[in-house]
Amino acid sequence: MKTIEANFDGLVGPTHNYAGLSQGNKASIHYAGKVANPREAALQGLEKMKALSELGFVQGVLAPQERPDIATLRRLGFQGSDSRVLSDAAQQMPAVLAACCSASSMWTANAATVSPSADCADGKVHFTPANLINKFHRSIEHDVTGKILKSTFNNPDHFVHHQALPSTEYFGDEGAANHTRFCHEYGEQGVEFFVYGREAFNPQSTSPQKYPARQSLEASQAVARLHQLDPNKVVFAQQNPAVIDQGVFHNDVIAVGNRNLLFCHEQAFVEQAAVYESLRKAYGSQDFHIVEVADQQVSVVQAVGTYLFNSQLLSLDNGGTMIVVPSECENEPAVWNYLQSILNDASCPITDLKVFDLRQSMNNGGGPACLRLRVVLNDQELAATNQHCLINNQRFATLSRWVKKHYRDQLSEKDLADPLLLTESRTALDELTHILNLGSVYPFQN
Ligand code: SUG
Repeated sequence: MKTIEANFDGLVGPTHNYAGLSQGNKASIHYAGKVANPREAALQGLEKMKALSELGFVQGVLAPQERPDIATLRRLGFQGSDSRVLSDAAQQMPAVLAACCSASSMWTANAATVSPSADCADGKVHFTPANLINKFHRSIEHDVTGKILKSTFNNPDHFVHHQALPSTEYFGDEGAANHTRFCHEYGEQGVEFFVYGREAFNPQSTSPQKYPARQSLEASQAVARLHQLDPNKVVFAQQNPAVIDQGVFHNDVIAVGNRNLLFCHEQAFVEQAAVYESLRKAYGSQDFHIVEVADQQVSVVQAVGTYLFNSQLLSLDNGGTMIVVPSECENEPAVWNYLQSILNDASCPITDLKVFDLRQSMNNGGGPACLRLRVVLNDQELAATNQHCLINNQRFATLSRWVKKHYRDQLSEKDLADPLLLTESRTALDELTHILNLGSVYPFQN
């Protein structure tokens, strides 16, 4: 039986905008208030999906959320018609309205943590939606995320869907952005690597001073338990608080792994040498590669500015590994020179490079790896997956047409209360649920 790693990218929703919602995420704060282009954002994302599917990778798509989130605004006491809810919120609490309009579900690395069936004691693929409790605009995603995941992986013989962890900072969970899996072949049992920012129940533990550590150790441990992982095949490591304070708000901004390869900055983890040792021990063979980047080669500031580590590492049929980076890497000489040097180094497992323009997402702090959720699937599990959510040239064409029909090419804060935006968004999403055969996943459809 063949087992592959599929990448499920988030389709950018029609309300993509720059609201400066994520303290600790430098790009989000820097671009606050700028005019966004939702149409371009969605098309940039689709181009990446199409390109990777054409290269032979299994590529899926996850639907966006309903935004503006009228249901949440009503929960907060806004009443009357939908237009009234929007106008009152805009007048009384514009920051809350902006949060309820964010298209942040596009970053599906934060949608959930996924463990492949080979790692889970019951032999099924496990999904735990991330509660994303640290940011209000993200904390309102997990309910619908769970529904979308259930419609995409809709077969209890193969897929187990857990509830998100309790919605409290004690169990702050950011999903796959802080989770990496190492394995020899995708179908074999792997090592699951959970990176946390702080220990919620240990007041003595170290944590960042300036910016929040979004993931708690206790959340990572809970996910490992829920997924029935073998404790000998799980490694927990703390993210270096000093780099969180420099804008590394998720581990996937400073480290990425695939198969037997870890690519990371030398300042990524607390007690980095011990982390490497634990990974090697859990992996169990000598064939484990670590490509560590020194601060002298690429500084943390440069890594955060270019998202070098928010890359995708994809296994090629010829045994090589392709690194997928955002075009910001091309524009920073230190990073670009570094990438050229590893491609020219025969001993480095990274052999190929692909660059994508993802600027619309990057301006909110979301690179290639943020935009995708990895789901390892064997033949049967892939066959049990909703086939309408897999990208091929035809689906790409349908989705591109759909984006061009429904999306605006400009959006700024003053547009968020426009009742027409709500109508446009719902019309688009209703059509999308048919294209992707999702059934009714949105509050407005129930
Ligand atoms: O949670 N940005 C997202 C970016 C998430 C990136 N994901 C990963 N690293 N996996 C966040 O900070 C900004 C929205 C705004 O400011 O309008 C935002 O939510």
